[in-house]
Amino acid sequence: MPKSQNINPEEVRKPTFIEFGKIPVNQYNKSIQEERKNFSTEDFTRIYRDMVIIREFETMLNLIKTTNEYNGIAYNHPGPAHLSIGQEASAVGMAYNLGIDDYIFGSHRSHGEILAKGLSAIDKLDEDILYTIMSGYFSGGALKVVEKGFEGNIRDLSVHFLLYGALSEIFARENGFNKGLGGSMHAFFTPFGIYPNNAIVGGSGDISVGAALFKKINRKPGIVVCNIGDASMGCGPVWEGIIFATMDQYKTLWKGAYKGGLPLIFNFMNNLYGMGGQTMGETMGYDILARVGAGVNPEMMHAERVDGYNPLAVIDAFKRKKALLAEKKGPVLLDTLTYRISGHSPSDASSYRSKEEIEAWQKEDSIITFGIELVTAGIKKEEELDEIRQETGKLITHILKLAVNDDISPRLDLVKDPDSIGKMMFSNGSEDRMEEGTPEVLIPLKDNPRIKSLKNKERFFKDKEGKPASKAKLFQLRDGIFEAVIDRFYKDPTLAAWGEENRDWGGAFAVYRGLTEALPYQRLFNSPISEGAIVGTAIGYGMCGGRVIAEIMYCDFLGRSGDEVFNQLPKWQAMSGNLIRMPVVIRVSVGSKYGAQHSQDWSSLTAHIPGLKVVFPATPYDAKGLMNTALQGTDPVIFFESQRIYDIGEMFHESGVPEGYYEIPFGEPDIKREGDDLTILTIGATLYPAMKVADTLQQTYSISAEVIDARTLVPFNYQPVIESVKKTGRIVLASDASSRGSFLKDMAQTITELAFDYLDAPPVVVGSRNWIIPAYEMEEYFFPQPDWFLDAIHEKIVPLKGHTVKHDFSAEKTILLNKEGV
Ligand SMILES: Cc1ncc(C[n+]2csc(CCOP(=O)(O)OP(=O)(O)O)c2C)c(N)n1
Ligand SMILES: [Mg+2]
Repeated sequence: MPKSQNINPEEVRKPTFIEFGKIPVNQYNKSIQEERKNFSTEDFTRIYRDMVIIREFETMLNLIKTTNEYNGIAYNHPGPAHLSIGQEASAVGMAYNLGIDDYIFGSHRSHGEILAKGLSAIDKLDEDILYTIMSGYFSGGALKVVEKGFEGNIRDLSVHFLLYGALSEIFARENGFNKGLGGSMHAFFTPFGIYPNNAIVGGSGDISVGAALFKKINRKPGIVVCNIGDASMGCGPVWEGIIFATMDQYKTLWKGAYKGGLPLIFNFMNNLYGMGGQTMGETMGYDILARVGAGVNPEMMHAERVDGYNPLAVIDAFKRKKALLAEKKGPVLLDTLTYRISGHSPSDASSYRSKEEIEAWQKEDSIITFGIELVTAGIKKEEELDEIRQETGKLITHILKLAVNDDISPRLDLVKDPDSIGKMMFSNGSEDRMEEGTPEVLIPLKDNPRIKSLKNKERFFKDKEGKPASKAKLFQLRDGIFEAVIDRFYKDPTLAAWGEENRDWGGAFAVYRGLTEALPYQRLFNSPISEGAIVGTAIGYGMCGGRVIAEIMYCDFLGRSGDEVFNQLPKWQAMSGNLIRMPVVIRVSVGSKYGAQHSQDWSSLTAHIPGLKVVFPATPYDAKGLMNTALQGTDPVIFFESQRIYDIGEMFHESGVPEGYYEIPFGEPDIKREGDDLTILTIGATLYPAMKVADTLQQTYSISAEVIDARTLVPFNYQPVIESVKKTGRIVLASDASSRGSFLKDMAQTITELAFDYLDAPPVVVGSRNWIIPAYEMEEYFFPQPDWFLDAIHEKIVPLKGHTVKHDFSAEKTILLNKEGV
């Protein structure tokens, strides 16, 4: 079903010029008098107060870091504190008009944004709602602390709660917003629309796009603001995020209510520096950051530089941009100019900038300047401003006292419960759908052409007469995955899938053929070739409450999404104190035939990272059952599929692959063939060579091999494997991954520990070579072959009578290869 967008050569070959419009730079020029009609005295006061609160909060942190004391309270904080002293006006201006439906994402330097957004939410919410939020958050632990002895109204109490929750998080206390598991650089509080801040520079660049997609696809109110630094413009996730967010298809192909741009503002908090690298004039070539918008789309992303030293200029910009987003004209790029008076961190000696420069910016300090303007305009008296500062000092002192007190604010007790962090790694939920509602589909399931054709397939590899079914008749592994996926699309209205060639092409290796007919664009779409953002957007979508399947076309391209897979996807559930759920399934196809950069099995890399569930089915029955489980769950799953076996039929489950729904629990290895003398444990497609080996062992050497298919790497139940080893005393482990540092080695070591007394020989790993993967014609020298198993068994486990070794698995060779690094 091709897109009806013909690309006409006459049209696109015509000579023309690209016209760039003007990008406004610091165009706000209203006086405070002029703004009096837009802001009440209370509004102006709040703006001033919020900036002062942020300044004092961070001044306190600076003193704690540099002198171990603030207002007579001693404390040592060994962790990070990337302060934004100087940047308060940009944070308060950004947050001023945002409600709790508007989500902000941030960076390592986001204390100011957290407080500004929180204070803005507190100002807008009814007191009873505020109280409900506070008392419901982690059983009201933080509320109880700030409530004790507090006299005043609930709105003021909420300010105490906000400051205490944030500071406790920075000091890694259990009452922190994320149980102390996020800390300074990651703290967030979703009830106020404050989403994760990210210690990876640019990390929010694509996650926030996923959040905006969540809002768009599920028609939720509100916008998303991605607050990132100017130096993050050099980061892949930011560029990929921008490209993902500005795709034409939102305007050209998405239909009805879904048509139009994303509700998203990339807000670069441009303090002109990375750490010491000067972005303007040294590490970037844009001169003015806002220029970048011009190259991205014809709307130039409505880019604009705003004077982030003036809170009113920022408020004005956000108000105008929010209106644009409401008209579905997003996304927007803002270059919010600011300056960090404080060092990158408190230990920063500022060797990269002159004293004169810092002093020049200090002279224009936004709080001082805004205060003078308020007094000059007769809105506030100097004494009143002074009182705000005094009161804020007292407040911060009070909050600090509470947060450093080990009795009032203890840390998670890892002595009492050493597993408490472990228990937060996964949410382990089971949800048919992430939200109630009717899933949007284009045709009834029964009318789907692929569903119809699958009705005629042989769901076991032999037909009723016991003859092998022809390839055309066979229900294949790819069909098993398809059935699980389409079933969930008709159950869960939030489910969306994206990746390269996911739509018209039918998905990589035809797994998705039949989905295009069934689903509107917003539920299934082609992404740019942005593997980082494919995963990053899925993370943002998942953490906001949607279920998503993202696809990586070849496992090798996981490298392009390294940060997202290693640093983001596995971390946010635990770093939220287990409040966030992450129902994100990443389908990863493991290649063959295409050489060194298209055939690698990296399941071991993902299994190494705590917080990911890792699945690698080898049969259609397992593929369908495990995909059903992945899509029923609420945790991130890396779902490996081997291209070697997409065509294969079901050879083990004799009643065939059921047409209906069933789940296969994660972590349960499956005995594919029973035996008594030797165990072979396989991961992925090596099941098939292992079965051949088992035949040979039986026929030629009268050795009865038990073949166990791991099916899942994480979690993994060792019990059935240990039971097998107790019986056989010997085990070979095999997979297509390069053997050095592989998950097989980890399993071999664990099995040695758990079953040492039962083993007659050491567990033996038969993995792939530690080389580049050669061309298909030479693959047999790289991937484990049946005779490798036999050689390894003969050399290391039990001599096979009459066997002649072809491959050297001797101890000498092992030492030599390791010495050579291959
Ligand atoms: C991916 C990554 N690279 C490097 C760092 C180390 N680092 C932390 S902050 C920073 C500078 C970031 O500058 P910018 O994005 O402008 O934000 P700012 O610190 O100015 O707020 C660097 C290099 C990091 N945290 N993450
Ligand atoms: Mg910067």
